[in-house]
Amino acid sequence: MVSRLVLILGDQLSEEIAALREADREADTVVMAEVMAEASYVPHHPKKIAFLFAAMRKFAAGLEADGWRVRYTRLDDPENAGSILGELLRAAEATGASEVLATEPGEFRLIAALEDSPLPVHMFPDDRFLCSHGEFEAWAEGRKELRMEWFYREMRRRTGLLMEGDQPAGGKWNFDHENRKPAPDDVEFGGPMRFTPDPVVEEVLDLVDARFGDNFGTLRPFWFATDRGQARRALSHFIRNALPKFGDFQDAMLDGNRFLYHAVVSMYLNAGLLTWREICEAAEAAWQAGEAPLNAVEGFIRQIIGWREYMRGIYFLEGPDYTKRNALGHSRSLPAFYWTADTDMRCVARTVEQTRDEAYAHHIQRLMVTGNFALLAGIDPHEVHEWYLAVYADAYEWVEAPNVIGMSQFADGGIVGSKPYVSGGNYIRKMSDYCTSCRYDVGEKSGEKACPFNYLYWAFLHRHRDRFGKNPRMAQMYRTWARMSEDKRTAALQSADAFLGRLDRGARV
Ligand code: FAD
Ligand code: DLZ
Ligand code: SF4
Repeated sequence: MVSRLVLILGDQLSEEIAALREADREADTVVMAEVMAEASYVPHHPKKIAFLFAAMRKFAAGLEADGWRVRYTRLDDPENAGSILGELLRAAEATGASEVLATEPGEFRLIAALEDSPLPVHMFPDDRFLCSHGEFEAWAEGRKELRMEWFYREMRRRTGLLMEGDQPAGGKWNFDHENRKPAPDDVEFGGPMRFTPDPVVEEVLDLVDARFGDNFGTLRPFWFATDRGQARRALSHFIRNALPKFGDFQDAMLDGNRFLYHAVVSMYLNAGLLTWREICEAAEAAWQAGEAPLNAVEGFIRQIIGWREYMRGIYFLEGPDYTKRNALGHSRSLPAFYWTADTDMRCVARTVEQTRDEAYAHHIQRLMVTGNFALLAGIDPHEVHEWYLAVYADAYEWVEAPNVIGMSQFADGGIVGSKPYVSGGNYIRKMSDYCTSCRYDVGEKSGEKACPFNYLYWAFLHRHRDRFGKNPRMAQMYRTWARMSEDKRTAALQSADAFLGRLDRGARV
């Protein structure tokens, strides 16, 4: 019988993954490898590397217990070839296998490497997603605008989630007007379920500490789930204790609370430890049982079958050059404080600190704090993209790039969003309590003490007036700018110039 290799990547830790379904337990060899090429294409957060290596080791052990022959290469194996392709070639030589079964990776870089392999690779679609590439292309075909909301409604109809016949439960597709309340005074949820490292995890932590200890990010305390059983417990913990308030405070930010009512399951879902279906069905069941309100459950399900699937569709539709796009021509280097948190802007410092400690920040921190600042300050979107890809435990290019290049930085020229996500400090003041302990004054529009988001916002609009001036969704903002007195406008632009000058000189801002 011909023997084949079955490649399982670090974010393909699902027993139902396509390549495994195609494989023969008796004859084939599963290949899994911790390799420097994957661990260093960006300087990943140590928690992200440790999470993946520990989850990979446990997944491999599970496959072996199920009777699979597994060839697992550890990072510190002296024979380690250093790349996925190198490990496949080494495995082929050792086993006599002449072909590879693989599931399509979530990044064009790795797809190209497998396509160029001297060993024939049969690549199967990654059907852990609801929407295939072909289905997304068919949906996108002929549309002037690829708006997520329309895509989401199709996904609702297809899955039957929160549907009553062909109508949306509660009579509406979207309950967001009931969501997005400002930051609460008290948060009853104590945060995601935390797991004490077992010996497998401890061994990985030592390895990661030794090899990646200089990367941005705190490794210990390490609390992530690292197998499917734990990830399911973390999910149930969220559904029971936080989902009911998820909608209300989805967009809120608190200086003293890093997780609010968020699920903190994206790293498990993206690595394959959880499925979109079980997460959404658990949420729907909580609503059916009267344990969570519809606004929360609809908002939560929309993130997963809507935004997540949509983002993946965009990545594969737009192709490998997507991460190089720079529609607004931004070229400033990423400020050092994205790595050090050394800034007087309280919102940015707190978001970077929590990113450093947890490899996690929730959506609004990513979009309206670090993303908003980068866009307002005109940072090179490719540098922004590489930062996000490195620092979050859930970051893989298929999901990170459309969120950063598209949604956050408008570098795709408006494919993901019809207008840029920019705001002055007032949005952050309204949705958080950061401003109360900031050295800047959110109420001041210009001058040394003024919140930088305020004047950078006007300077951004002014700089890009040719592009956005006629955008109907931005008309109100341009009208407000036009109504300001000449003195105020000049003061805002001067403050922005002075601030960006300090930023470029590396002065503390
Ligand atoms: P919750 O807020 O509890 O939401 C539930 C789930 O919905 C998440 O677990 C996630 O799977 C899904 N989801 C929500 N929003 C999105 C979205 N915009 N795109 C895709 N899935 C979504 N998400 C990633 O998984 N990986 C990334 O690399 C990533 N980079 C981002 C970069 C920027 C600039 C922005 C604005 C968003 C990014 N997101 C990314 C989306 C979102 O911020 C995270 O999915 C979310 O914060 C994960 O935390 P959670 O599990 O607590 O999510
Ligand atoms: C992110 C990552 C890291 C840090 N390390 C590995 C690894 O050593 N071996 C592996 O198979 N996968 C790893 N990954 C995940 C891959 O980078 C990911 O599969 C691709 O980027 C495609 O999404
Ligand atoms: Fe951020 Fe401005 Fe508020 Fe300070 S005042 S926390 S910089 S929004």
